[in-house]
Amino acid sequence: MLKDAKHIFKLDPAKEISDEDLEKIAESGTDLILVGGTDDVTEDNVLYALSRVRRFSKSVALEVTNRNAVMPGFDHYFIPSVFNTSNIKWQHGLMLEALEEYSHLIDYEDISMLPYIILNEDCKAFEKAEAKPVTADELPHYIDMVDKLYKAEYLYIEYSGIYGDPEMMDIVRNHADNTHVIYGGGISSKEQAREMSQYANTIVVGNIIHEDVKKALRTIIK
Ligand code: 1GP
Repeated sequence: MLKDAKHIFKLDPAKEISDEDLEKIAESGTDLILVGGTDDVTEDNVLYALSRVRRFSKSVALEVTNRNAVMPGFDHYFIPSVFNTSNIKWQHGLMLEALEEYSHLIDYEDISMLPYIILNEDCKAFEKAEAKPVTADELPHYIDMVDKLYKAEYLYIEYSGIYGDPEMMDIVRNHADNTHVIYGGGISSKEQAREMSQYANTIVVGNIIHEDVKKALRTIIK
């Protein structure tokens, strides 16, 4: 589902957005709205986000970070799997627990695993996922592992909250031969969107939609 998407707006269900701003986001040229966040994601706020976005024709997917906040009605579901974690729980432990509970309800056509490498050591996701720092020397091996051993469909390079390091992204680009690379973190201008689009197949724009919708809209460079 992400393969055709060049640009995604990530809507955090725990953060506020006015109806007017949401309409601008949903009626923009973005390819997909991805509902997801790290903290305070609940059944109530995910349902509220879904019902608000569903008034528009834009595709909407859920990134599952709380298995108690999963519901039908999204076009697709992404299950994050952190590869630079020191605790297996965040790579596949939670996924396994969710399968034990929900496997009878799951249509695997509608679900994709989303391997993550979290590179911003100061972001909430890094802390929550008990992630380990990744050096420039280690990064090629992480990418080769995801791309050539796991042969994963997707790889999400996460800098949530800060703009990423182009040199690290260059390593990603040079090693991801088949995996579809998604970049997210700190994009708030057309120039940044353009730069990161050179390294990734898809860029994700998050926080700025809750802070300055005009700036957010300028990140759509198609
Ligand atoms: C967060 O990668 C996304 O998961 C987007 O990051 O909020 O910094 O834009 P920002």
